[in-house]
Amino acid sequence: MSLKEKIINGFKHIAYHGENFSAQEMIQRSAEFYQELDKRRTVRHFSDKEVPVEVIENIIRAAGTAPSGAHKQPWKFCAVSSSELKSSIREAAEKEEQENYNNRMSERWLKDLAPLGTDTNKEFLEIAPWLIVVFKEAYELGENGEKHNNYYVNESVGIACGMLISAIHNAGLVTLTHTPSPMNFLADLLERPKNERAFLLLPVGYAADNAFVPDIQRKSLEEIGVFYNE
Ligand code: IYR
Repeated sequence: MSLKEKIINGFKHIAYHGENFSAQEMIQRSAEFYQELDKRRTVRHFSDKEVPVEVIENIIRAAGTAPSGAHKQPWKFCAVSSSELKSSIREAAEKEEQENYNNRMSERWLKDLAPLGTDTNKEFLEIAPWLIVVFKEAYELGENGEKHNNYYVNESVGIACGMLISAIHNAGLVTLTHTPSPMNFLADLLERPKNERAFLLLPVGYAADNAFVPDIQRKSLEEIGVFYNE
């Protein structure tokens, strides 16, 4: 009989059983998964069609499966469907973006952005049925307000956001990674505790019927992969 659990450093570990696909199955599954993710596009034109809260809950659950430094899970996903809050967020985000586009961003940056067709108008913040505002927990707040370290917070939350974006795509919905920097206004509007910092703002919903996306290409495997074979 194989061991089902053991104790390491006083903590229980349980036997892990992988899926064990054949090489052929793995090749097939990895190709299909890639093809599915390759359909994902960042979309800036949303429909106002409702999305059930259960979908948003599942998407957040999926993001919460991400690995994190010392398993601290240093993230919080705030899902906003309140029109009033969405309007306040839009107003504050556009204020920052006007400053960004007109004063903070370099000529070079604006030139790099030109193919994407972005501007200071962020109407998607009101039209999309949901906004997911991702916060990172810079540190953990103890019972009595004391600070406990988190580790690799940006890496952990970044990975969780990647999984969130994949889960949104898998549900047949679209999103975009909006970073209206500086993002401090989000912690204020959503009344987050002092250990949380806004990380990313993702509108979530159906693409508008008349949505357009830029005709951009992804780098090829040869450009992004480097193999050191035998
Ligand atoms: N945050 C701004 C500008 C912006 C910056 C980058 I880098 C992008 O890839 C896209 C936009 C905005 O959201 O418009």
